[in-house]
This record gives sequence, structure tokens and C-alpha cells, in this order.
Amino acid sequence: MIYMTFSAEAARARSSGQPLVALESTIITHGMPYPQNVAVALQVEADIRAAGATPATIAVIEGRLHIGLEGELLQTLGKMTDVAKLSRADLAPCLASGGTGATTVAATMIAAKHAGISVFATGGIGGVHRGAETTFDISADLQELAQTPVTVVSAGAKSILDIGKTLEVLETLGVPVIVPGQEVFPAFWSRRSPYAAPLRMDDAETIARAHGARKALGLPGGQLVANPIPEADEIPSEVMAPIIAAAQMEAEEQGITGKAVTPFLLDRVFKATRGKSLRANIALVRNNAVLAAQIAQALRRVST
Ligand code: PSU
Ligand code: MN
Repeated sequence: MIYMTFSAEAARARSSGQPLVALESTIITHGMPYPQNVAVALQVEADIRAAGATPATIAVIEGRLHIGLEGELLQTLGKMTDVAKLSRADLAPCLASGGTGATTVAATMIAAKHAGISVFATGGIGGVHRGAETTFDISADLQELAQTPVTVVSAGAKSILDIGKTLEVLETLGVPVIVPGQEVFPAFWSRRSPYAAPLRMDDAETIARAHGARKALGLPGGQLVANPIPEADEIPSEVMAPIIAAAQMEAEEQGITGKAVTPFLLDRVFKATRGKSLRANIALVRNNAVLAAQIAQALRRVST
């Protein structure tokens, strides 16, 4: 038995068939420092409302799966320093043991599906880490995209990952990777990576129709939308490359493994750029929230 708690606005949207957009909580607890994390989470929720949809930030609090964090919950979560990071493997055990944790892309997709939400906005997804040929470090996010029918709007993948290998795995898993407005796959802080966009779709309507067509074909899994960061907020990849390389080296030297790798790298990069990367991160998440709200609305139009 899973105890789900909907925020009042999420419950209202659900019962009246209004478009909902899911948001993850690992980006709050492990992706950005306090207090900016809470401010950004609230801002992104406001952006979704302004764009005509209802936000639902997802987390597990004391054994309950929360779809929408109300009142002080977001603040409390954002302040916690050793909160668990829940991916696919961790979600059920955390619920069963009455624990508290933040959901990754994979776990947020599972929760969103469970709550009847088809669209989810975030910053970056997990993927194939550099050196995965020896570490085998491949995020469960990729498998989830292959199995769970949620369209995830990201800004591509950070170059803490091996973007080429990440795209190869997504192709093997049969996940549609859609880039709006350009022929090149974006690299999170920068609009361009060296890799071509597997698919290009320039409007929310088409992305929503593709989501529906996949379902109609009886195919499991979702879609990954890789939305380029707005031009004004971009950081050139030459600036980020040495910082990422240094962070990577440090992770190796300190023997960081498993689920600690991504948070470790993100933290090092934020510190090394003195907040510049945080500003870019905020801009791209807000940009993704607006596109996700448009897709959620389009989904409602194309499926009725
Ligand atoms: N990449 C980012 N920012 C993030 C994450 C990844 O650029 O905040 C978080 C997301 O929650 C993602 C998770 O689902 O890290 C992936 O972790 P792992 O690599 O351990 O699967
Ligand atoms: Mn990993």
C-alpha cells in the first residue's frame, strides 16, 4: 500500500483534468546549495503556473509519496543536509521504512506515472559517466526513460557525463531524444555539444503528439526533450571543460563511487565557478519548466 499525498493544487488539477508538470527534488537537495535551492524550486513552480499548468514537486517524506510539496515541506527538505537520494532501486524501500528522501529523474518518473502525470521538467539527467567502460557507472535514469511513459524536459546532459555514450545508450534503449529548434544536441551549460540531435521537433504540439503516438503503439517508455539553454545564459564549453576535468580527477582521487558521484561533481563545479554555473542552471531549469507546461497543455489538447 503506497501512501500518496497530493498538494491541494495538484489534487485540484488532477480531478479537473488540468495539465500538471512534475518536478524532481534531488535537484533541490543534491543539485544546488541552500538557500538558492529553495528559492529556485519556488520560482520554477511559479513559472509553471504562469505558463498555464500546475506544478507538482515530488519527494518522499516520512514514508509518504508527496505529489506537490505544500507549506514548509519544500523549505524543510531544502535545508536538510543528509537527505537520501532516491533512484528506482531506493523508492520502494524508503516508502516501506517510513523514510524521507529526494527523488532523482528515475524515481520522479515512477512517481509521476503513479500519480497520472505525463510531463516532467528538470535541469540535467543522469547518464553514462566518463570512464564508464571501467566503472560501469550508468545512471538508472536512462533505463527509466525506456520503461516509464513520461516526457522529461531537460537541457541535455552535463559534460560531467560522456555525452556520446549517453546518446548511444538512449538509442539502444529506444528512447526518443528530441531537440527543439536546432540540429545539435545541447550540453546543459552550452547550447551546443559535438553531437547531432537525434530528433528535432520545434513545437510543444508535435512533442505531445509523439508522446501520444508512442502510447498508441503500445510502446513502453517516455521521451527525452533536450531544450537548449537560453543564449544569454550560456557558458562556453571551453570555460567549463577544465573545471569538469579537475572535479573528475578529485572524485577519482577520493574514491567517490555509486550515487555519490553526481552530487560530488555538481558541488565541485558550483564552487569552482563561484556561482556562475548556478545562475546558468537556474535559467535553464526555468526555461525547461515553461516548455514542459506547454507540452502538458498540448497533451491535453491532442488527447481529447
Ligand atoms: N545531473 C544534473 N543535475 C542533477 C542531477 C543530474 O545536471 O541534479 C541529479 C538528477 O536528480 C538525476 C540524478 O536524476 O542526479 C542522477 O544521479 P545518478 O547519476 O546517480 O543516477
Ligand atoms: Mn551513477
